[in-house]
Amino acid sequence: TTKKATSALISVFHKDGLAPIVQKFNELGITIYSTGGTEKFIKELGIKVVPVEDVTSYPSILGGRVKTLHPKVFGGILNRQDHQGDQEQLKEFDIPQLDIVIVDLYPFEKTVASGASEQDIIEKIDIGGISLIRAAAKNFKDVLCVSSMDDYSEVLDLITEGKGSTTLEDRKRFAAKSFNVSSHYDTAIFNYFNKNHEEAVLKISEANGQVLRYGENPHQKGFFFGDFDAMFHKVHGKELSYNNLLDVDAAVNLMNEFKNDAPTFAILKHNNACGLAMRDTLHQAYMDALAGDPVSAFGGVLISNKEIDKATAEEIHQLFCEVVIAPSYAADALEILKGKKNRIILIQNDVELPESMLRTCLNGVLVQGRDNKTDAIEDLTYATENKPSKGELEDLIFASKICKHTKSNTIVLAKDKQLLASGTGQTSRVDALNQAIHKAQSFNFNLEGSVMASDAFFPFPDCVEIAGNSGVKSVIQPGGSIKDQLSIDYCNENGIAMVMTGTRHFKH
Ligand code: 93A
Repeated sequence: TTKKATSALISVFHKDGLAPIVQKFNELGITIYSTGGTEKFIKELGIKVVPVEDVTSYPSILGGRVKTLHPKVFGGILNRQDHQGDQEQLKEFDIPQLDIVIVDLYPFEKTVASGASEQDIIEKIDIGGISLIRAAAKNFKDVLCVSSMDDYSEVLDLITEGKGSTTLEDRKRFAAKSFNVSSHYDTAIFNYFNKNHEEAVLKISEANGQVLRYGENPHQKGFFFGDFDAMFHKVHGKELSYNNLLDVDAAVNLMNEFKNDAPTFAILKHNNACGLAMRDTLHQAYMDALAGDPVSAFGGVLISNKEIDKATAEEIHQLFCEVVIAPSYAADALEILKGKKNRIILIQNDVELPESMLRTCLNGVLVQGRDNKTDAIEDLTYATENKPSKGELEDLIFASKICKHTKSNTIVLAKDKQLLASGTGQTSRVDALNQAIHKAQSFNFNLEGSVMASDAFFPFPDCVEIAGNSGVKSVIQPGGSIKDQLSIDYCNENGIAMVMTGTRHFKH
């Protein structure tokens, strides 16, 4: 799979950085073929170069629009070296073997950005260069494709090190870079032509994405790009909507935190948990999740970390809910759940979610790595003299895991592995806490001895004061505020335990 190159075709717009490469090729006895400007550049270095016109027997025509577009050039790149018929045809038509292709495309984007005229921009749509790249990258088994001036120095190192030889692994890596270059290039051209024509974008979406009935609201279009069937087996129910998919995403991410725990059940609304409990039986977990907020549970998305049994299914059947997700269902449980025509029932496959997450931002996208940090007792530091009991520690971690998957700013109140209430998506942490307290009390929960989790640090001691006055006995938070000590002091004076995770879990 290691191949020694004997020839190279070089056709580059940017010549800077090319000299050491051609010098190295010359030293290694590699025959260099080249197009007009590049050929002139190489000749001026005093290095032997064969004009591509000598291969094609055509001059560059149409003002340079057709230079390399010729079967002798593309035959030299696309032939398979282990294919007898291909090799016989090379001989028959006198086609030279090309082992390396170096292209640096006409700078289309730069020309657009410079405010050039339409005619100038059109002339900078590279046709021959992009074809050379596609051909050489396709035939990576035999050909090394270098598709940008950005790679000149890396290629020089590679060729120097291998004395003209490259490995299949390297060639495949460069092929991947090349298709990145070509797809980016074509996208830039598309964007130029598509200025102010949103329809075209939607047409593309329709072609590639799954068309949803509508977007977040009925007057918005909606599409899903992804492989839903790889993640779930849909057993029953209507088609998933845009909002269903968002809730399913939130549910799956949340339940991931409790994957290896005792039976856990969660109910979500608008991407936030409104009920969640961990119990010895799934039935009890469901009952206590529902008790967390039976009002919000109406129309919710339900998820379990264990197989759903008959007893649990009977309870779920009493509730109007949009989606039920579980790793599996007992046969009798499934029959009960199927009793409502529209209820979506999903079996979740054990597959990992992608490492990168993206969303639109202004006229582009934001990309970030997934928040893979799961809080654990071993990682905690103890901020107060008062230390939480073992049960409280478990509750603190339980609450912090819910916090991580709730819209910021968020405060979660929990007790005995049950979500009592949370404040979600508030503009201040105090608002989030007050919302949580109010909500817990409205469902008659006694907050005495409960725990509080916060997705980010407390900038002031006001939250621990309010929480302490409501009966909260221990607190978990990332820490890191310059005023941490004020919160710690208050806890010490009032018999509250505080632990710090060191990890912020914003979710916006
Ligand atoms: O106008 S083209 O699309 N027609 C071609 O056949 C062709 N072949 C290579 N442009 C073509 N190229 C491009 O010319 C290369 O991508 C490179 O950017 C440039 C190098 O031209 P020169 O060697 O004459 O400076």
